[in-house]
Amino acid sequence: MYPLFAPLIAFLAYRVSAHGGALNYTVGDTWYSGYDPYGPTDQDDAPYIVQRKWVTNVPIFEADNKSLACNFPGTPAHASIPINAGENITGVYGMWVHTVGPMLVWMADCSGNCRTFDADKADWFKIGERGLLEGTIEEGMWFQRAFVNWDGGPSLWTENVPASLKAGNYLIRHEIISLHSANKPQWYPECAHLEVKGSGTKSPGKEYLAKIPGVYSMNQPEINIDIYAPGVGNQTTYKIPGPPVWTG
Ligand SMILES: [Cu+2]
Repeated sequence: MYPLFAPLIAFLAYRVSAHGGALNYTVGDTWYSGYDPYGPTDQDDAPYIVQRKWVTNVPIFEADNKSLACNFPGTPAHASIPINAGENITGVYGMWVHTVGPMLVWMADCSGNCRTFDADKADWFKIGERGLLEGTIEEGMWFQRAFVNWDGGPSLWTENVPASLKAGNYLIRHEIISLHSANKPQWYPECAHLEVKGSGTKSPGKEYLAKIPGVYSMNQPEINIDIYAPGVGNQTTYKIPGPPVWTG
């Protein structure tokens, strides 16, 4: 084996795992580094990483899993992404391969420093959600399907931080729920730290807030779903679970 091939093989092994997650973020032209679950361990102390630690891109399969909020182990990041309320943030994924199921971006107020904030205490609110755009549940055009780049390029997902949101430190949580396995939903969550600036004064009301875990259960037909079942897969609407999106 020529040493030259080693990086290529590592790259292929990474891709064929058929799972993924948010690896990096951009705001405008600025790039912020996530935690690479297959990267070096010195990332743990890296002052520039904005994302909470996760160690595998294998999904979470349980709606009540303790790590559903910020993946496992979810250790706080050292850095945060500065962003003005009203700006867009883009989650940059490696090659994504799943095509069915909703995608949601949540935020939660750290009420101070996110480095010492326990995600168990978070009151999450949605700032964006993407579901079935057209066609049927089984074969239609989901945002998740449109998100896939079969040429292997990164997949980009942009949402807006509401302009009226009060300044402060927040978690941002990107979540893809993949529903291609019958009655076996897969969750892919990652969290990053945000420092929201601006003159906003608003916070979402109670009706927009949810606990994670808590918001999902296997009693929900949108979660415990067999997309191949007659009468299910041919439906043309899909109700994304959880509270409504807060737009400020
Ligand atoms: Cu996968």
